[in-house]
Amino acid sequence: MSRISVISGDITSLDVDVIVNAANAQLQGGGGVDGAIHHAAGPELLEQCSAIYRQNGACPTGQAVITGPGDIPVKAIIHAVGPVWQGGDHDEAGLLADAYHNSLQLAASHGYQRIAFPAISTGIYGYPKPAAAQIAMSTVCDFLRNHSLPHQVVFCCYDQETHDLYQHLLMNYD
Ligand code: AR6
Repeated sequence: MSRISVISGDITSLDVDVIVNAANAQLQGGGGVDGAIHHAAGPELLEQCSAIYRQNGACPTGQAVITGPGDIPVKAIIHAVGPVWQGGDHDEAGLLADAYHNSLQLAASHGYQRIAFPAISTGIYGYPKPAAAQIAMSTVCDFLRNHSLPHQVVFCCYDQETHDLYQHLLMNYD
C-alpha cells in the first residue's frame, strides 16, 4: 500500500499536515508521546485542550478531537484516546480501531493530506504491540481503500520492535 509509510523517530519533528497524539480522556497532557507533543507545542496547546475539556467534558475512549498545533510546524494535532489494556475482553480491539478510524475521519473532514500516527495505547496504556500494530494497519488500510483523504499515512515508531512489526505488516499488504 504505497499511501502508507513506516518511519522511526519523534512524531513532533515530521513534515506532515497533522500529527496524532495518544491522549488521555482529560486532554491534560501526560507522559510518553503526549508529553513530547505538549513539550514541543508549548502552553498554547494545553489551553486549547483545556477549553475543549471544559466545553465537552472527557473525550470517550476511541474518540478524537482536533486542535491547532501550538509551536509544532504542522497544521493541526488530533488527540485520540486509546484504550487501556485490561486483558483483551473489554472491547480493547474495537476501541483501538475506533481511535484510528475517528482520527482519519477528522483529518479527512479537514482536508488534510498527510497524517502521522504514533503506536496508540502501546506505551503507558499497555496494549500488546503486535496486536495493536495489526489493528492499526488493518484499520488504516480499510479506511484508505474507501477514502481519497488523507492521501498519505505515516506510522511513526519510537522503538525498534514497533518499527519491525509495522514494516512486516506493510509488506504483507503490498
Ligand atoms: N514520537 C513518537 N512516538 C512516541 C514518542 C514520540 N516522541 N514518545 C513515545 N512514543 P504512550 P499510550 C511512543 O505511552 O500507551 C500519556 O500519559 C511510545 O514508545 O505515549 O496510548 C497520556 O496522557 C509508544 O510506542 O501512549 C495517556 O495518559 C507509543 O508512542 C497515556 O500516556 C504510545 O505510548 C496514553 O498511553
